Amino acid sequence: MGRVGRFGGLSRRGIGTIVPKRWRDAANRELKGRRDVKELWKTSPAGVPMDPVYSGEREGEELPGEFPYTRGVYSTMYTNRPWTIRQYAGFATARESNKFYKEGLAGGVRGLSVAFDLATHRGYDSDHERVTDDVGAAGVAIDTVEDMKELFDGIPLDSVSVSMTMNGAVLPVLAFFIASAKEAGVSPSSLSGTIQNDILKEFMVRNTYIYPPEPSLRIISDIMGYCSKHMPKFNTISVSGYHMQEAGADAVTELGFTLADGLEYLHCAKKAGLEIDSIAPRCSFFFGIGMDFYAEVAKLRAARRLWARLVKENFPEAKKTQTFQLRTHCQTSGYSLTSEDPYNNVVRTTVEALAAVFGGTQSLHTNALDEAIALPTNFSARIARNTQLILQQETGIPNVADPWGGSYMMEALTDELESRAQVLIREVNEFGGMSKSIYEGWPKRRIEEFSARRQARIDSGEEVIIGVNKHRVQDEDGKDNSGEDKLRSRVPVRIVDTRSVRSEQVQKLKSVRNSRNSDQVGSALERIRLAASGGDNLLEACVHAGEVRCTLGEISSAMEDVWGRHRASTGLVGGVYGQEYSHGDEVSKVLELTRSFETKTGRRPRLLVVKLGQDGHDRGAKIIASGFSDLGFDVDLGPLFQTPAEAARQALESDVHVVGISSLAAAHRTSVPELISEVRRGGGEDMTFILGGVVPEDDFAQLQKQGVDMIFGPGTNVVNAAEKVLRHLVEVKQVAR
Ligand code: MLC
Ligand code: 5AD
Repeated sequence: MGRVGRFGGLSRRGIGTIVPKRWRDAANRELKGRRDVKELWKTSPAGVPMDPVYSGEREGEELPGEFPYTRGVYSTMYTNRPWTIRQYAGFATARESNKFYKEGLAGGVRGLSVAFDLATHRGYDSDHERVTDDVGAAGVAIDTVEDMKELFDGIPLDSVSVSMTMNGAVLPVLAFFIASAKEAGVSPSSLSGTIQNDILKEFMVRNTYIYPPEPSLRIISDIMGYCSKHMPKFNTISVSGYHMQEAGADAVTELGFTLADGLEYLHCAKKAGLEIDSIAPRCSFFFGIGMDFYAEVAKLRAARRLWARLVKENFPEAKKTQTFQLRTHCQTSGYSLTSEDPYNNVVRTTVEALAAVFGGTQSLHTNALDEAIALPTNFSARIARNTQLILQQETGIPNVADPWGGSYMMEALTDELESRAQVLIREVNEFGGMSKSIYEGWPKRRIEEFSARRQARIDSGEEVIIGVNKHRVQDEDGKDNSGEDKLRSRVPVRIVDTRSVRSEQVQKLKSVRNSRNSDQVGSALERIRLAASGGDNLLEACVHAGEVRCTLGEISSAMEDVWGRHRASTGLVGGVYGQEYSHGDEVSKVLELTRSFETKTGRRPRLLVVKLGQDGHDRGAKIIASGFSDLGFDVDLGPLFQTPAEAARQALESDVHVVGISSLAAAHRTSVPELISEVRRGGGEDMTFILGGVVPEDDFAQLQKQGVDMIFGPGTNVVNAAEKVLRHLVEVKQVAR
């Protein structure tokens, strides 16, 4: 072993350890002659000399950049290139999002990440009747190539990498991206970025699927096939555990199911005739990073090691180094953030960002402090971005690759997470793979059970959340100041006027439809239908359709004509919340109230929980439904994607006492009043309406005027909420008098 010190090859004892020659050689290869390896030896901000890597000086020990990549996929890691600061964003129109991206890039963001609105996710044009309240609400509205051109106007797509979070309508969106780049003079081969394209977790937790599972998987192989030929720099998938964590999964579940999903995609692609070494190097990952600091660092280390080993085991023909390397994006946890005392969220996000970076992520999104209230404002987005800039430029943290390597605790935790995830993956395999498991539904149930249990632990105070179940904000005379309507310390909120976005999109659609050649459109759509039923590459057909100005909705319907639209069944996990909630006396009190309600009225209090529009985030809805049901309510859970009128009809037919609306996609301002007036019109004058989710305080008064009886923020204590609802029914609505 040779030694390199900070003074050009001199050995150095006493400070850190000896850097093996093997690492120096690998680092040199990675630097490709662009820098001298000596530049990787840095000093800490206080002037303490640091080596770029530390090791135990043991024969055969693993170093960063070495199989199975526990210590990172690159030898030099951030000492050569820091992680990509990639902030997920998009709202309203392409024009406004473009402006936001340009400001971000000028402010230090290094890669783009597009958030689309839910109409786009689910394959509907902005003028479709099912998406009246969703257009531009939770992301940017994209209907045609013209919108995509506007989205990236003036942004050099041959040098800025672009991630697009799209799964359901992945074909038209990626096709529009390719076509618009071509029209701006950038060839597909120079495009770098990532498309999420991870449909399995949509069926499990995120719910923006369009087609049934089988054709959905075919789409993925077609995209991999097309990109391996024409877009070698583009990551064709971002296999995501993040959404599982957001839905309530613990670290082992997130890790196990995500890698199992990844394997499933590779097996599918292989079955479709693709070679593992041509597709796996462009398969990327995406993890959520929560507050369990050490475990989150270990999770990323374990993920890399386990993936490398699984790929080797499952695909003995694989040869390319990159085939075994798990590269990942991370996002700090939205679940861990609170609407109460929201500036605490800056601290939470910083700690989570640290864990992601210590874990060796390639790219990172840090959440904005107003996450639990609304979409980020320019201010909150700046603080979120600066959190990463400070970590990169003020702390010296990027000076060392895998700084936790060799820590007894960290290595033990890494082993532990790896072996537990392995057990789960074995279980998936015994079941016949991830697709089969998902169709049967057990992974989703497992996550929902975790989620219900965790909520019960939080509600009973076992898991501490500062400002929520401990150290709540008090007003001057010491009274708890965190009641529903005072819940949120005032932070400024971004409001999107979705009605005006929609009318602008409708105009743009009209003008595109008027100026195109309808014969070309007809035959392009027919080509898609043929490709959907036959063997031609779907992405190729969709790029052509985009070029002749077919809309996203038309392209999606062409495939729907052949495959149909997927409808999921809604089920509830019963008993879990009630069992886990440790303050039995509080539960008994509510159960007593529900029983007395039943004695007086002849039936249990009946609740319908609904999700409106294209908002598929259903963790909160499910927690409320299963929690209330454990507390003695008679609960119905409506199907996803109802229009307000459909939900109203269901409420009237089931003759419920209470309708609980869960809204996480910023469409409540218009959809909730619509639902209430439909119910009133249908004769449900006495019905009680409760609204839960991400609702800015500024909207409270108006919503209450429009008939909402109670509003609950994210992470509301379910037992308390149930008691309040019951008291409202009895005392205000006088139902059980
Ligand atoms: C990096 N490089 C190095 C290096 N580090 N070269 C030498 N030495 C080093 N130390 C090179 C890489 O090889 C690569 O080149 C280039 O630099 C870029 O590095 P990278 O590591 O690939 O980073 P990046 O381009 O940022 O890609 C990261 C990724 C990718 C692979 C994880 O998939 C990605 O960006 N994902 C982002 C996904 C995302 O933002 N999702 C948002 C989801 S939000 P080359 O030539 O090899 O490419 C969501 C919310 C919701 O989903 O709506 O529900
Ligand atoms: N812009 C910025 N961030 C967003 N998020 C969701 N939509 C947007 C958007 N349009 C963030 C929130 C959310 C996660 C999925 O991404 O953090 O929890």
